[in-house]
Amino acid sequence: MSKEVKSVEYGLEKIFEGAQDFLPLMGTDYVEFYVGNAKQAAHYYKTAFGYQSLAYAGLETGVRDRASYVLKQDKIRLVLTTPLNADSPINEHIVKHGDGVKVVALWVEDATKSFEETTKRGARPFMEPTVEKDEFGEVVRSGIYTYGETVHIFVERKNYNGVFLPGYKEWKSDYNPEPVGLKYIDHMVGNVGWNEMNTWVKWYEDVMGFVNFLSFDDKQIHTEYSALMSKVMSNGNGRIKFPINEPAEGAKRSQIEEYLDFYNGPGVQHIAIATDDIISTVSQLKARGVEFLSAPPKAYYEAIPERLGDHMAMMKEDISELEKLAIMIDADEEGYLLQIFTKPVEDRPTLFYEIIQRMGARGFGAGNFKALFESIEREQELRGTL
Ligand code: TYF
Ligand code: FE
Repeated sequence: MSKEVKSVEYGLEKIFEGAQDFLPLMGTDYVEFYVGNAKQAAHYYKTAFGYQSLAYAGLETGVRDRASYVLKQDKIRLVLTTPLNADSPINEHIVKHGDGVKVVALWVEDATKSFEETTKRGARPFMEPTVEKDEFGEVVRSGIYTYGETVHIFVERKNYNGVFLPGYKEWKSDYNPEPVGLKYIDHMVGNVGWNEMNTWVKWYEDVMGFVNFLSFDDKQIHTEYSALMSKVMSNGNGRIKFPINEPAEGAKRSQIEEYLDFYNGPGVQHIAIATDDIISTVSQLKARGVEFLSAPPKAYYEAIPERLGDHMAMMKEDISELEKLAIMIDADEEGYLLQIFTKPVEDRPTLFYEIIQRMGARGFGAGNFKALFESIEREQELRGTL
């Protein structure tokens, strides 16, 4: 059932009544991946997704145990980190999970207070507040564990003028493929274990002061074969949105269960990135070799005018163009949204991306769930994991 938390004001200030103020978040600071080969992963994200080289840390900058490449596109920063030694704990993460998201870093005013407020509410510490300095200024970071081995790092950058963080050098590259119009992270989704969704919903409420503003149960999210449940958590200003999924019992194996098996536990399932021209962004991504889920059937596109009702009048995009690119469309009371999902970007069926264009809608495309999950099941079928 969809439960709406009353939104108080539709600005950047507090929009969700009930959200707590002890952890003000200004936005996503960066997302760090632990990967088997950071140099090659960085090349992939530049070539395929249009990220730009920003910063680097590794042997050449005096870091002995790891190499990290920082990429940027508009407001998004990705860090790709690989271990350089056999005894690095990062290896264990990669053996267990494959390439995946380790850190969802959040931009805060005060990293020390963020650490104190969250750990006193029960968060497990990952990193004590730590001051890092170089000639460009000072940054304070701290961190806590969330689901699985995933962590949130709080980043306080008061007057920091360096390219990324102390310890990183500017990375100037002669290879600079064009950006594709990726703007910012709209939401990041976590998959958690059987019957664990509500535990993590409560954790985000109690520890982070978030509110649950949308819920989808297995009656809504199911196909002939499989099911899942999902609750969307948001901070007070709505800038940080973390849906949490858990598998549900169905005739065949839930996609969430497949993820949990291959990731060996809970972790980040998908990162949704906003664009303001999805047709252009997706055309470019496809031309660069990014693989997307197959299109919903013809009947899906034929039903769009009926499904969208009044929103059809404000729709700027041509349905046949959306169909050609396999982009999906959904509407809610406030507007419509366009979305499409990549196939997993690793060999394990784990992390994938969503490209989303919001035209007023604040939902997550519930009207597309059935078509989407049927596309995912076609992939599961090929993998022998359905
Ligand atoms: O973030 C969401 O809720 C949508 C839909 O396994 C979705 O992008 C939900 C669950 C899932 C894949 C996509
Ligand atoms: Fe999503």
